[in-house]
Amino acid sequence: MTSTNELRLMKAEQVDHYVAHGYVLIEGAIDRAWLERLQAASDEFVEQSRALTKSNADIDIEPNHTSQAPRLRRLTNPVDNHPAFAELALGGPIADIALDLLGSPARYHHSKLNYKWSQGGTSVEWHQDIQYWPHTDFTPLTIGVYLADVDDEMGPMGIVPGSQSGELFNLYDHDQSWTGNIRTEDLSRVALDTVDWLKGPAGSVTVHNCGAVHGSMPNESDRPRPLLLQTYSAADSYPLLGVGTNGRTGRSSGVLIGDSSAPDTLTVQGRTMAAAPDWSRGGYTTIFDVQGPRTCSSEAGTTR
Ligand SMILES: O=C(O)CCC(=O)C(=O)O
Repeated sequence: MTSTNELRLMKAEQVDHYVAHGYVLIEGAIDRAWLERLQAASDEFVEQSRALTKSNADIDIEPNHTSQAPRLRRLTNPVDNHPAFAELALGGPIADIALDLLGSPARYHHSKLNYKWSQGGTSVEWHQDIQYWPHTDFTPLTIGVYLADVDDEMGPMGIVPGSQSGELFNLYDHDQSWTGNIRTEDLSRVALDTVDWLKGPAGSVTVHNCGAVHGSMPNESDRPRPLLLQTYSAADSYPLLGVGTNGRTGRSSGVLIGDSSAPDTLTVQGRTMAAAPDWSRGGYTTIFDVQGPRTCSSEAGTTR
């Protein structure tokens, strides 16, 4: 974490709140000019959605969506699909919040825009995020921006304070099917009477740790509740590929934000190494090519 006298956007007490409780609400973090850019970008996708009769890779629509009355559930990977979202998350004020909380550099993981449309936009049941995309540590956190004013009627994000360092719940049903939410009988061990419902004017920002229990009610109002979400981890935290949604998190997933001159290291079970670069998108041939025309010798340091 950044030393508090070098904070880019957050106040020291907001950082302290996140550390102690696993979440924080930052009102007014996104200014009017940014908000208008983000709203305009979102409107472009709503317009595009009018041509859809079913969800595609980028836009998830509700079953009762029509061209006259669009009802969007989610934009998938907005950072990969629009420069305004990319700039906000990889170099703008949301990147600054990530760097304040995770230190510089930090690692971007994925993004999405959950609309929770008016009059029935669906609830999100109580869950933790880390089971969806496990990492090598518990630094991952998600930063949300409300693109509209959000009140109680609209299904704001609710967080259970302190749950980030508590039990990791099983998000499978008894028949081992993945439901993605905490089993009903386990909810008795969650302090739901303490939930903090994060609301505020457009431009308010929510932050929650990957272990924090959270969810949201349906939107019963006549206004959609667009919440733009970006996930990051510490630079030396890595997604465990082959588990959950890791590996399908988009082109920009894995990029470092902030101080790119810092060495890339990986820590597993407390042991740190300078791991090889990410060749998952190509670039690697064989150990013979990368090591070049040298011969290993038993004499220390001798190569030819
Ligand atoms: O949109 C919301 O209210 C919550 C979203 C969420 O928890 C998630 O997508 O993991």
